[in-house]
Amino acid sequence: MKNLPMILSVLVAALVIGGAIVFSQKPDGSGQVVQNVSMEGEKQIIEIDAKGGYSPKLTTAKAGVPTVLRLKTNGTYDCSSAVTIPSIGFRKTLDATGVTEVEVPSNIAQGTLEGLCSMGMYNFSVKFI
Ligand SMILES: [Cu+2]
Repeated sequence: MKNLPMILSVLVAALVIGGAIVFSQKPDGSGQVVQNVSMEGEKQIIEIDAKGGYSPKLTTAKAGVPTVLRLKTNGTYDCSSAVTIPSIGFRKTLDATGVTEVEVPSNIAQGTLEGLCSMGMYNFSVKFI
């Protein structure tokens, strides 16, 4: 088997390239495959990260369910920490690092809920369907 070293190096190269492809697929890189909605008891929990904008920008959730928006900051010193959710009259400057829960009653968990930073530069929306 004269070609064995060559075959081995091709295999190794394939593994390295394959691994790089697998690890470069970030789940929320494009905002497509993000599992940020879960149930805790009777409540629907929606997690949104606030840092240099909001992530994910668009969330699809169940309508008519008592919902909690869990806004997470982690060393957030930009204006995405100043959150406004007009339809529920929410306006708050979040701690730079922490978790803030915003109650969304079931009758408000309908249609589309929009959140904005104080300057209206960043936004997120939750579509209740
Ligand atoms: Cu802003």
